[in-house]
Amino acid sequence: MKNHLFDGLMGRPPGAVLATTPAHETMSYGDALDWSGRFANALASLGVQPGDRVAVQVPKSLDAVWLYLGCLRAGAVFLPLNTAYTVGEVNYFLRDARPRVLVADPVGAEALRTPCADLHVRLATLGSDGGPEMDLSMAAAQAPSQFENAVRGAEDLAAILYTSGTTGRSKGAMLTHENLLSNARTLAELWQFSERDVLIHALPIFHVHGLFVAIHTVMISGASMIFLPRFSSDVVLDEMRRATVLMGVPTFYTRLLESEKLDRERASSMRVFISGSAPLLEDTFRQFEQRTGHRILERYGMTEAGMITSNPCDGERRAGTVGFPLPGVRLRVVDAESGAPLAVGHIGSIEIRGPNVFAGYWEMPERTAEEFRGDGYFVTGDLGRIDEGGYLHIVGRGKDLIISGGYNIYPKEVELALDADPDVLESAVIGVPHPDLGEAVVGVLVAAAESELDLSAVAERLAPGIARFKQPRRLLFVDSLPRNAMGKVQKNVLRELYSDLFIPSDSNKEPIS
Ligand code: MCA
Ligand code: AMP
Repeated sequence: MKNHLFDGLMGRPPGAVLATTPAHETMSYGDALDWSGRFANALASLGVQPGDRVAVQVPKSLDAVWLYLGCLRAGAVFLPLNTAYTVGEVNYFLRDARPRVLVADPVGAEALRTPCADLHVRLATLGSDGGPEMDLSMAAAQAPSQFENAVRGAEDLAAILYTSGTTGRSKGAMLTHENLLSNARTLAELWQFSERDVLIHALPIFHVHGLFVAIHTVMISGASMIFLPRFSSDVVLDEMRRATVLMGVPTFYTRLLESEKLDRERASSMRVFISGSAPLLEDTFRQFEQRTGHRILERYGMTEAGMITSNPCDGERRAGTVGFPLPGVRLRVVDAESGAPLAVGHIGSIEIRGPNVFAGYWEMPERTAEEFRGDGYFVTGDLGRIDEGGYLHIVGRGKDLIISGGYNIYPKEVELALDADPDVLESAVIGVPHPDLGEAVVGVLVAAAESELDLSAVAERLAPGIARFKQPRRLLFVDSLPRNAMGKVQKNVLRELYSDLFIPSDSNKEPIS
């Protein structure tokens, strides 16, 4: 009896180390088997059945990893949520996905009681601070480790990850067991992972990057990871001498470069530094090579498809490119309107097909259909070109999206929240270059009345509704928004106008904030 993904990931010697923590906790593959069985039993005791969604909004911990593996074993569909989401945002996901259970941080559980009760979602916590909810960690500790895994095939859902939409409404990307397993196998081989590898895990585990790319690649190759609660450049540098791989967003690399400790000696045990989720500046690539001797391996992915392209492990890693399509992935660059394939060097819409491409958006068949071509290719919404060497360059986005420190923000969602403010007539939300985050969110506002806007009051009213990372770093007040002949707001004009808000064009000046 098979559980497609779990069986594919496990099967390493039980004694081998899977994870260590800075607190000198060591967990083996046997421990992962044991604890995931306990969590699967604890979930079953809450009535979780195969196919049920289990929503999880908890701080990063190894217990959260065992809970994820327990979900797989129980046949449930894992639905991770960013810890920064507000109660209002979580409420939307609960309404949309109708999970059987929401596993929350005990600290925030009280605020989630009413939405859970209203929607008949069972609320549990990971750990306890004395609240009335079931503490799943405690329940797992008391449950047997033996668990008969639910039978799950290649096409069954393993996870739903929400990605915001250009309409402002988040869509749940349905990922199957085979989507995740095929991507894990391909990456482990391509990036030459082995049981000798030690990955520094400093990413959050509610996104594809930290959850699947990092953890699955480690597990499928029998490697181990140094499991950090969050990214801190000091801690990563302290751990670097006993590691071989780092996976990170570009902000990790710019922050590491700020430290004098980063040098060749510090990076001497490292086999590869991998970057993705947002564009890595060529300047960062070059500086990193000068300081460490390592050429960062940049790859490209998205929630709907896991990893899509990668620079090679052996062979030339080209700065400013995301490399070649992964084995098994077909990628084309086409004219966005006609769908006609474009010649080498021409910029067009990036479209893909392969075992990694998701099964559609949860309960949104029309939206799903809109994003696939008739021949089964998925339209990524990214714009790119392929050079003579076959390397893909991402040159922009067809979708209105901001990527800040590796987190995606859809301007529409923030604009809707700003427009709801009584003092705001209309707004345009844009991303502008930022030295630390790559792009920072900026809100350009027109006042409802003729008087000046109190921008800090607007920011204060916005805060409870949307996650902190989506909130504009800067609000600006203008008389009117630039529009084209069709009446559409010209965001390119605004982006140009405010491009030096955080990185002054006069490079002698210090960056602001
Ligand atoms: C934190 N803040 C942010 C961000 N992160 N604001 C904007 N963008 C962010 N990314 C807020 C905090 O709430 C805080 O607000 C303030 O910024 C400063 O926080 P700081 O301590 O500096 O931040 P941090 O905790 O060090 O986090 C920065 C980070 C983190 C390490 C870059 O954002 C991160 O781990 N990013 C990785 C995201 C990721 O995994 N993406 C993968 C998506 P205040 O001071 O007001 O309280 S998966 C994906 O994209 C596809 C599949 C792919 O290809 O991988
Ligand atoms: P998400 O929706 O969080 O999965 O983010 C996926 C998006 O991140 C992609 O559609 C790209 O726009 C962007 N992205 C991921 N990796 C890279 C990269 N290496 N370079 C440029 N953009 C990237």
